[in-house]
Amino acid sequence: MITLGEYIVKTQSEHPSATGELTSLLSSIRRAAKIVNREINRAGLVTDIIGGSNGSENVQGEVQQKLDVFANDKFKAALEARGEVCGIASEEEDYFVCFDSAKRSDAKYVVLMDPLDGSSNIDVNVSVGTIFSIYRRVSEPGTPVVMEDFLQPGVNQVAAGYVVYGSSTMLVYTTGNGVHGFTYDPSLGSFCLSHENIRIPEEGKIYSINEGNYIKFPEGVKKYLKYCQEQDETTKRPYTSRYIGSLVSDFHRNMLKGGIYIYPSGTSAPNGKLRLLYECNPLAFLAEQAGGKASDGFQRIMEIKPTELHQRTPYFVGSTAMVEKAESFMTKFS
Ligand code: AHM
Ligand code: MG
Repeated sequence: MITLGEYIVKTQSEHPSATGELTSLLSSIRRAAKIVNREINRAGLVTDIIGGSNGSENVQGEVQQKLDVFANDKFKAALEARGEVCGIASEEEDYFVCFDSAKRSDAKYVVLMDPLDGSSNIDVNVSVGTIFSIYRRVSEPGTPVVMEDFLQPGVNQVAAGYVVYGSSTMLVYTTGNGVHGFTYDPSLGSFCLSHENIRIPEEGKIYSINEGNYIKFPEGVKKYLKYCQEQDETTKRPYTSRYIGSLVSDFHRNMLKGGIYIYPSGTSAPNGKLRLLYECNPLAFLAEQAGGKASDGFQRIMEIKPTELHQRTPYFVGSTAMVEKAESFMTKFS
């Protein structure tokens, strides 16, 4: 059995130019993931204890908020501790955070993250996730980080990944050499290699979208959904609809089984809901590394030049043939 730590060291040491800094950075993420995993596993208990007669909605909202902040704090602290990271941006922070280690000339990475995605699912014991994206800074080493360090297109990513806190907890990542998945063994306290070199099927039969918003979707998406639901022997339609409402879990399932995840624009949200920098880009990098595709309906997600930290984008990600089909409907009808 190979642990995540061993695997990272082994694969990084195969690169003659590797300095060990990325290895150390990924170890920080692994460490924070274990701490967050422990707390998420206890979330049901915590809700019970503080639930009382205060009414479940408020209290559960509070618990979720605490876990969002908890996850953010743990990842932030772990990333700052070792000194390879000069700053972070997070869904939980209005502005990017500059670490003191930025004054160290060797801190060359920035990390963008969604520390606890889908956290509204915690109170009903549904899987949630952490998403991360790693870039080399573009500003001068040894100086405080600047906005340009974070507003880089996804093609510049050095590594990206997610943790899915599901029926098993898994950490899945890429450094541009395929996608590898590790399942957490709580009895050992280790992430163990369980899915080496994941490949997303070229074609899939699953489509994942919040169809409750149907009326607000662009015409291309409406027509594509109709296509998914039509009967056709050769293409094995109708497809299956699966939507957890927890991006990491929906993405993870579709990557393993083949499928498409869509969060399109809507009449009240012209750029959809998902954030380009710490939700869409990292999963796009993983999708492409697994042989899949990620698009905003018209162009490659990873080529979008970001202009804002919390910028949103319509999102189509998953099996290449399915994303291309959806794009063809967007081009024709939207
Ligand atoms: P969050 O970052 O506030 O948790 O929102 C992102 C989540 C995704 O995990 C999920 O795919 C999506 O929001 C679900 O949104 P909706 O409820 O509109 O379908
Ligand atoms: Mg999120």
